[in-house]
Amino acid sequence: MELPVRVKESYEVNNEKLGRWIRDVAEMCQPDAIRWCDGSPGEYDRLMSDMVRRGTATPLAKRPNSFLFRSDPSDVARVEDRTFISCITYDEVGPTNNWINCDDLRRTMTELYRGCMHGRTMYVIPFSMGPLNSPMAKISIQVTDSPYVVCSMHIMTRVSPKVLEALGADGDFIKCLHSVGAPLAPGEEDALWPCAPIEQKYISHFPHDDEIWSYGSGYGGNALLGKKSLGLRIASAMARREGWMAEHMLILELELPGGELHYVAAAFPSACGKTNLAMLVSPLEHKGYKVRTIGDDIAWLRPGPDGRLWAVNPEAGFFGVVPGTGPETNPNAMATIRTNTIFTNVAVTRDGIPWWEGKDKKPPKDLLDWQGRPWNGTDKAAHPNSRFTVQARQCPSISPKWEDPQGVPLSALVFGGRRARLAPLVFEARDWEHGVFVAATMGSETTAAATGNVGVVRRDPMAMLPFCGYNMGDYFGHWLRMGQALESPPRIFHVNWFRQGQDGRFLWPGFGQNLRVLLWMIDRIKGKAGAVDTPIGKVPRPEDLNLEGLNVPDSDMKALLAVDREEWAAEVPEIRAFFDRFGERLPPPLSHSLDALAQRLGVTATA
Ligand code: O2Y
Ligand code: MN
Repeated sequence: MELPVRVKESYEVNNEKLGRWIRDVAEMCQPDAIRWCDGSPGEYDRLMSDMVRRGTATPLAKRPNSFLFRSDPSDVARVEDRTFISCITYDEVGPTNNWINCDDLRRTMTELYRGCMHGRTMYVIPFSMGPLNSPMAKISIQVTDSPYVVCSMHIMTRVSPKVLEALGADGDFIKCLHSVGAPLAPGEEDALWPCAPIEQKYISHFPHDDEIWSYGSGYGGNALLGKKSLGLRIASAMARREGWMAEHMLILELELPGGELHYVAAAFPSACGKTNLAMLVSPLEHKGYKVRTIGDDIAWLRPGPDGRLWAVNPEAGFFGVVPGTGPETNPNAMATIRTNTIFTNVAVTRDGIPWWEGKDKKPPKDLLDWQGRPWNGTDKAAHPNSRFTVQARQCPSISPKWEDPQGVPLSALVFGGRRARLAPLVFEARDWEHGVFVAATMGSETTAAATGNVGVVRRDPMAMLPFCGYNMGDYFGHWLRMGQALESPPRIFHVNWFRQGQDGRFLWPGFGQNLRVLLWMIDRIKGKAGAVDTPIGKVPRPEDLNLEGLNVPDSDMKALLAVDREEWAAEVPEIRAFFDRFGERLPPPLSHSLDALAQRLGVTATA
């Protein structure tokens, strides 16, 4: 078939597989034009100017090169119900993923894709996850009909013609196909945020083919396919095959007085403060304790030749939750987003200054809410899942090591959830196997990062529940095997910054004070800090933590570190019921860990 436009526009595509794929996609989606992206600032500026001219983007005042986008109210978050891991059998994807047989899903989606780019340009984005010179880098091509997605991918990934050079004639790549699913009839005026109705949205992953098909949404993780879809779902399946791990973790660098460096990776469920912790400002900087950022959302981990676990941040930017980001909670993020930032779904003053809950104490007068309506003063002015998109290199706390192609060696892995009760501020797992059990049984109260109820406790193993690209029973097995491959594995801890008193007050001041908990971990690793053995693991006494200059009442500290046997005993049948969902795929060591916990608590381990 004769294509309406030449496939080779500005590149010599000598990779036959890529040329064929682009031709096939163009034939199916029938765009009016095809444009190969080069990731240059000029390309970004041209696309952005065009979106400003069409009214999709609004330049913001007092923030150079920053723009506001308002999404369709139906397209504001990841859609977990419409996210699929598609293999041949259900067993391959397991009970925590949505499964549709891959042939059936491809048939359904092909019908949707047919002609879906009428009236639009199809952009071809060559990008790398991870620095291109890293052995961990993964090369990918995203096709999209959304210029908002192109600009966001410029920020979040490494878009460059060098990616095509690295691909060469025979290289393989991960295929990411995206359409907003809103073809235009001749002369039809475009929507400001084109997207398809919810029942036509599909965020589909084909781990056997290293392929992603996303249709119908233009928002965040549904559309910026390098992030959750590639960086976690497809990467986790690749990692299992190739002997590494793709995890939902921030990575931070901790410098001790004298210059000793430690690296910590931490997994918290969506919107539980990973960005804030990654950009933490040390309250003990004057004493020589410094914190720097490596990444805020995704870590790719592999065993190094030295027997340690090494971590790379595969992303190039931050797609952070805006509400709650303020000068107290995250001054580094505030500085990062002063320029060159895309804001999506925040409120704005009539003179173009962006605003959100938590930015400052008092909302300005004459505010337009995230949908552009005069703010009524009652509802949220900014959408709870409104986001900033900004390059990591702009962050004042970014570490010089953040793009090290080898990554950084990890001293500790931290897991945590949002629990008003139950979990103490911090505890240490007994060993790797127990740490995997602690991580696999993490529970957290849900947030606005995905559509659905907010504030309900759900099990979110390793904070990967929405992001694991295969059966989670097998994923637990992979974690256990990885521990065996490490001579010096990182120590494993669990934290809960969100514990509340009987009066509903948060007991821990949070923010920068979380450093004190990290320092206890490092001291534990160095054999310098005490702890008491409890049924759930090793918990510090208040005197084991460096609380110097911190004003937390003794009674609050006691409550923060308490392990209530009855509350934990009530967890046991819930964990058993959760484990039972995996049937024979549950690795026996996890079941044994649950039995051992029950025994330590003096209860039986049945559901
Ligand atoms: O992708 C979205 O629409 C929001 S969810 C998100 C965004 C950045 C980092 N993490 C998440 C998440 O859900 O974990
Ligand atoms: Mn995340």
